[in-house]
Amino acid sequence: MSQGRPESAQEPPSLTPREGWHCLHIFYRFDRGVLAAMPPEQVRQGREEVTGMLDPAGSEAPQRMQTSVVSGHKADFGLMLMDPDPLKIDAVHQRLSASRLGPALTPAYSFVSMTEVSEYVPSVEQYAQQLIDEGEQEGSPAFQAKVKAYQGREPAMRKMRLTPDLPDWPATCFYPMNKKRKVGENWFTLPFSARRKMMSEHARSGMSFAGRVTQLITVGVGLEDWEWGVTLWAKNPEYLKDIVYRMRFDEASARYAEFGPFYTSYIVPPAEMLRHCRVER
Ligand code: 76R
Repeated sequence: MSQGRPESAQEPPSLTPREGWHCLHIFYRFDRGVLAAMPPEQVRQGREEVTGMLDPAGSEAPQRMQTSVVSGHKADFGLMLMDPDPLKIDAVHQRLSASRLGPALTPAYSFVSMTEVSEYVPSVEQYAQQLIDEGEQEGSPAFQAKVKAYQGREPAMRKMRLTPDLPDWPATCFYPMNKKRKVGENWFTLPFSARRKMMSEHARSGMSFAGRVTQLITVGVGLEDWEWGVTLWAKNPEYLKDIVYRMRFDEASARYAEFGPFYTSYIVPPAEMLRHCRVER
């Protein structure tokens, strides 16, 4: 989470965040009874309609739209949608429901969230201060080189958190999570320094999976039943189990994290999803 910025009284009302995007993870099941009773022509046309609606290059598509096939019985397929306009995102759901395949679609789960840059990702000034705290000589060539390098990386890092390009990796996993608010174990009563220490341990174990797993944390606080949505993409599904197991030992997870249901899925083009789900006659 981040603390956000102070409001200006002049700010006009808007649905568009000042920075970052809205995000929706939504999962559906096909109702086999309804599908079996549909005239074949409706299924054929519905398939085409839905393929078009889920085309990320379509004229009404939100900025990001990813389709995946869900493993297990929690759902048949999932969508991850991102855009500055929350209604553009919701319109995808409404169009699907109103499509020829709509009567056979049952929503199974959804998670509403927004992107942000976490308060544990330091600004250039905070990074410089951290170097000094770690014993680096302020103004030394090494100090200046590190600050300059961070300054160079920072815009891309912000973009990756706020308006990310979704990785082109085949396996993905979504789950909601909270940080504990129990007497004696309350994340939100810890001082920032203690939380930052645990989050940097967390980030280090995350970074050891660089090139195999990436995360996108989206925030559900104030919007959803859970505080964060964790989306992981992996080059191979085995890295999903490896990273989540590894992180169970980080204090931030071991002691403070609570998890909701996991949705594991495999990214495919929309037409492939329909074929995989045997939406054909
Ligand atoms: O944004 C950054 O990449 C900087 C470092 C970082 C932050 C601030 C980071 C790195 N994470 C951050 C924040 Mn993460 N992350 C999770 C989970 O299953 C579990 O035990 C926890 C679920 C995983 C698997 C994971 C992976 N992270 C967060 C936050 C927000 C806390 C807040 O704002 O208060 C949560 C809830 C969370 C949970 N983390 C990384 C990873 C990985 C792989 C990295 C390395 C960076 C990357 O490749 O994206």
